[in-house]
Amino acid sequence: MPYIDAKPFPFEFGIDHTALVCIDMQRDFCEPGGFADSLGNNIENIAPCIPVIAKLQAAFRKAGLPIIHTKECHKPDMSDVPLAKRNRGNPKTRIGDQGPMGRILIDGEPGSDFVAENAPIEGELVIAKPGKDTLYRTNFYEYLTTRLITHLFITGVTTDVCVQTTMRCANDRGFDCVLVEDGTESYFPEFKEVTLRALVAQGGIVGWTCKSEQVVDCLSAL
Ligand code: C5J
Repeated sequence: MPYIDAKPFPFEFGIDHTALVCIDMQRDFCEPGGFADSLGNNIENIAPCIPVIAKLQAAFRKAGLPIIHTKECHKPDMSDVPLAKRNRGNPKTRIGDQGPMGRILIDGEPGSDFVAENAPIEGELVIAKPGKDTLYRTNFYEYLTTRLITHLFITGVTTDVCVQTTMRCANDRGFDCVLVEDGTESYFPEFKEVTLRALVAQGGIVGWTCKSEQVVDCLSAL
């Protein structure tokens, strides 16, 4: 069985039971004028994972393995936006308001779309999710269990919000998850570092971490 020499110990995965998950590689989180920018985040901290995720996507596509893309966004009528989420903090503009890339965090608007480098190709599942957890009010669990997918390589933004929430919730439902260290970023580098350490502590209490190079090498040797 293929394996990656991951932390805190090797991550073995059945080739027919494995997928790549790319979380929220959207313009709203990565580009000026989007949701993250409106909250005052330093979006430059996100940029390094974009080419890394592109390389991982190419390797998974070449190996014929599934890729799942998520996007955090809401319905245009905003019926799925909890008031608490819309009102939280003191942003310049709120969810649903007009921004430079259309209505902020609304499905179908330019800002909710994927950055060009990490966009899905035909046949890949795209999940629109209203929350941080990819399993909340989506068909993610049904998609994985129907296809007998048990092992997830996780990438995306941000490490300490949607990425870690999804990994923790998937772990609770019995999925083995490995977070690709250089395939994820946070607006706060120190939060990224602590998150990576917390996930693998206590004997991999939430899962594993590894480097993208290990994944690409492993898949190209299959
Ligand atoms: C945030 C996310 N940071 N995709 N969303 O609000 O992590």
